[in-house]
Amino acid sequence: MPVDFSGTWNLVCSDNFEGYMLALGIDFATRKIAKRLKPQKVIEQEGDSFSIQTTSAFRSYFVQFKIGEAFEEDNKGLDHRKCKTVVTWDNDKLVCVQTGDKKNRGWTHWIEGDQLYLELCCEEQVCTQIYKRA
Ligand code: VLZ
Repeated sequence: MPVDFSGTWNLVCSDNFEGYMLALGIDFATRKIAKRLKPQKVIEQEGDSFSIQTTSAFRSYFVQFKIGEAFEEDNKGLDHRKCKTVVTWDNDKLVCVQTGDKKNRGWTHWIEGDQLYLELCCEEQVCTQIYKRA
């Protein structure tokens, strides 16, 4: 049985979200607000089909995908840069590559114990977040 990411997850800690946002060119005022947010993720996983809804008091973002199927991602409400995005399994890790104007852009999700991890990368910046089940 593959790992199941399904559920509702609340952010408990975040390291270097500021650096990640800077690498994406997010403006100062937006960063100031965004770095204080405690987003919630609702993940639905059915076979190789996923949806991830990230909700915060300020902005929210929704993405859905099938493993191995590339799609156009708009990053609406984030940096608005279009990417060709593909998500694959690396053992029990969910690995997303977002190809576009920014080098080394993507994210990885995995579960350790009862915690959901998220690593967000852009250029030289890595942001690590930990979520717990709501
Ligand atoms: O998550 O790529 O779970 O999309 C945060 C909204 C959403 C807060 C960040 C406002 C999305 C930020 C992170 C304003 C600049 C992300 C993926 C992995 C799914």
